[in-house]
Amino acid sequence: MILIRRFEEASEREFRRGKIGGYLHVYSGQEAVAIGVISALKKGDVVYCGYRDHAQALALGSGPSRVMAELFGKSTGISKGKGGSMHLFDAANGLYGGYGIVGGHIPLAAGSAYALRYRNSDNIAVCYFGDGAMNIGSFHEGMNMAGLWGKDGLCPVLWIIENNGYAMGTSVERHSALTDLSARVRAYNIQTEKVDGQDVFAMRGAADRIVRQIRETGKPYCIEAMTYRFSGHGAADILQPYRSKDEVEKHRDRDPITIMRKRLAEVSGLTDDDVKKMDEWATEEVAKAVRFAEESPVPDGSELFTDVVAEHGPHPVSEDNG
Ligand SMILES: Cc1ncc(C[n+]2csc(CCOP(=O)(O)OP(=O)(O)O)c2C)c(N)n1
Ligand SMILES: [Mg+2]
Repeated sequence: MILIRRFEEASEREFRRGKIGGYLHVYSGQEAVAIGVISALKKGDVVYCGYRDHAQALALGSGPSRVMAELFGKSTGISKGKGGSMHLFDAANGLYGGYGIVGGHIPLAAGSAYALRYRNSDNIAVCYFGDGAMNIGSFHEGMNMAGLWGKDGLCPVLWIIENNGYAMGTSVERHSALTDLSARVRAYNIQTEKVDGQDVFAMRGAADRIVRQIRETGKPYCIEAMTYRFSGHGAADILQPYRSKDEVEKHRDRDPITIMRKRLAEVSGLTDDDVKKMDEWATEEVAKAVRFAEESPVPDGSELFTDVVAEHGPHPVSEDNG
């Protein structure tokens, strides 16, 4: 979680230095939602997320250097420098994207979960999406198919609503007819629960139990993670007129890293010195990643037409999972 926070601070800095093209959305404040769930997964599970995807890539083990290089648009990046911040992809580590079309990945995750079960694997799909993504048609299509296939134990997918209270500058109260967001998932015959997304132990505890249940039953499940983003929506959201400084400060009292530190100090004697060492390590890893990204070459011109369409070959799920 500390590595993610330092990585995000560096990516905001590098964006302002003009080193990162396109757009940039950071995960600061929401770290426990990525780590709590991804740490409960096993090899072969697949993870989908939206454009706020750096944390998931780091949690899955893509490595800060390859992720930073992707943000810089360099050939050493995890999508060979052709995806950028919003389109991280690393099938070998279970990351199936990184999507810029809000909610467009939800049906893909339902389809992947169906494919995994169809091939008799006990792996599952995990799909992160925001509160705002629940207002697009593909959310309803994906949930309906998951609920329907799930009746026969054929859709092992864990939906994670990252409820950070806002879709760009529009609060949940202003964008959703029903503010109890998980109720909208229950309408599709899918079990849900709300979890404190600032507390990594709460997230991990829920994920351990729920992931086991999904593997056993093949039925979908949804966690609504109650969380908050500390930075603006994206790199251009500087003034943030839709929320007050007081509101942001109030939420900083529940910084997931502080909550984790306090709890670890209580249960396992974590000291300030231990945290300082972790912080130094994370800072150095991120500095190395920035140097690697800066020194890497841009993609060759011949790469313009590669990896654009899959001309033949099986869906990656069949390669990765037998
Ligand atoms: C189909 C589509 N519509 C609109 C947009 C523009 N857009 C980008 S992010 C966003 C808000 C999404 O909010 P949410 O799902 O809550 O995710 P968060 O940014 O809070 O993580 C919108 C409307 C888009 N990228 N794709
Ligand atoms: Mg949101």
